[in-house]
Amino acid sequence: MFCFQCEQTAACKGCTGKMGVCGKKADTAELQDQLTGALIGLARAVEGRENRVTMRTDQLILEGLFTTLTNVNFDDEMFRELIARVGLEKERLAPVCSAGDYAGSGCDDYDMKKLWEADEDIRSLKSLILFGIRSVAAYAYHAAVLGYCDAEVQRFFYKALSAIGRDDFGMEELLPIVLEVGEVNLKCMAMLDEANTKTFGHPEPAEVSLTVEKGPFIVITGHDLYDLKCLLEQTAGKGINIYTHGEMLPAHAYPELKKYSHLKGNFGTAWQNQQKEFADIPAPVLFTTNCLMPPKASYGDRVFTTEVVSFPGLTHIGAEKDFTPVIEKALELGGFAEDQQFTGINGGDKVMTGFARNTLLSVADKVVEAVKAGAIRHFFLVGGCDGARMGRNYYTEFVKQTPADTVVLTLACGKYRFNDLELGTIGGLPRLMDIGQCNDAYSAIQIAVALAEAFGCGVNDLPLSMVLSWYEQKAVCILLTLLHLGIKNIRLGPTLPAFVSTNVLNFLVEKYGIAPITTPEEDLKAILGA
Ligand code: SF4
Ligand code: SF3
Repeated sequence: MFCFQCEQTAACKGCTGKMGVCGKKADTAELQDQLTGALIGLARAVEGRENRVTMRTDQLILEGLFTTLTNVNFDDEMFRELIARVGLEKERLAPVCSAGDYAGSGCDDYDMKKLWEADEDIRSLKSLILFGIRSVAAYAYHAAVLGYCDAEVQRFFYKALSAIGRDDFGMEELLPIVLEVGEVNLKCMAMLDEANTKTFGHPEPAEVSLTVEKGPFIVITGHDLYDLKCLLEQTAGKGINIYTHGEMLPAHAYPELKKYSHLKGNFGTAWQNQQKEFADIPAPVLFTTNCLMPPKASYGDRVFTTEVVSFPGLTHIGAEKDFTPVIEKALELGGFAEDQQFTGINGGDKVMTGFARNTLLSVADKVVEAVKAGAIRHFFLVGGCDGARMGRNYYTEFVKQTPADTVVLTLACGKYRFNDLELGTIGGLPRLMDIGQCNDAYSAIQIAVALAEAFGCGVNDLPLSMVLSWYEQKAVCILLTLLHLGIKNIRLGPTLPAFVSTNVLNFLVEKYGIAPITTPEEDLKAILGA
């Protein structure tokens, strides 16, 4: 196997051998490659036959790409089934040969070994495209669940997949497509923002308790708000409380979700702590998306999956969204006998969320005033994924050390490093504001653009610095979006991606001033100049 798509890849180079660091087995990695090769074959078959593309073709592309994201699916059977479905769809589009032999037809499947063994710059650019579109597909998938689609976003998947399969493409052809991933992701995040806010209302600031009350409960994790809504509806009046986990935390801010009184609070911290945190809770856990770690035997019978998430041996809830098995498990386990007070990693007993674009833009005048009066000196966007690496303490320390006249905006699961800290307020606004999930980077961009307009400058001229953390591929497409918007001097950590070659890195450094994080002290000094 070869896989280097996430930050915890072996020796910062690539997972090889029998199993990846995430627990993905070699067989699964091979099947994921085969599936990606089949999707490239499908994209090739679409060329010139666009009129034959249906919703089923589009949905297969989304599913196929999303499934291969880190910590989503470890189930070989599901991959085999998906590969077969992609094959059938290709045959429907391009029935060149009844035996299914596409050799020489121009729409054969792609052998991913060619990509992994390619010249390192080509491999780097194609990896940026592939890992980027895997995440764009995840966001498009969530939007599609709520009935939102965008033909332009969808068309790009075929273009990008075809490009990955082109052995004659060099830097010149691939680089613009890398940046186009960022452009398309912006459209896609905007679509998901619209889907979420039109369906569930605009997020409002919410204080979220970290106490788990006595009695039966269910923990729900991942990014899919629709799954949470279905679970809330099906548990209403049953004496079962619901707690969010990981990237589901911002759900507490949506009016159409927080109206359910049994949506009580948040349990646990970021994904990498799940094997410890889930080990002895008397409750089931439902995974709606990444990040699923291989469950330990001690709690494997309490973990449920839905949508594209799957792990052999776990109960999977199908498209009909009947959560009865999860509900029955919650009632059987009964929950805690007494209320249990949990804390964040810094000992805080509550967290805040819900500072998305609508909330922040409604107080834009106040913010602009505070900046002009010198009450707010600087904004930091400290966002991205969390992970297990020791160096991630940087983000906790960085936030702790930000001066009292600065504001910290955050999003995605990296915030669990510091979201329980009490940083106080400036002019009635909290100094630490959680915008939402990783896809709410769209909201952060809207806030930055509005501030730039208010000050009559460009986003790069704002007193705003981005200090990002990455783990899986969603951070890749968000980073590409920020680059597409021309945002400069982003600090990235805890390590730089293994799939960025020296030449590609040099390009990013020269053109966009991307820099690795150093120490909180040095970075703060460099940013604030004091
Ligand atoms: Fe390794 Fe990450 Fe790939 Fe898992 S997803 S095999 S940890 S690079
Ligand atoms: Fe986190 Fe897995 Fe990336 Fe949506 S849930 S940000 S790591």
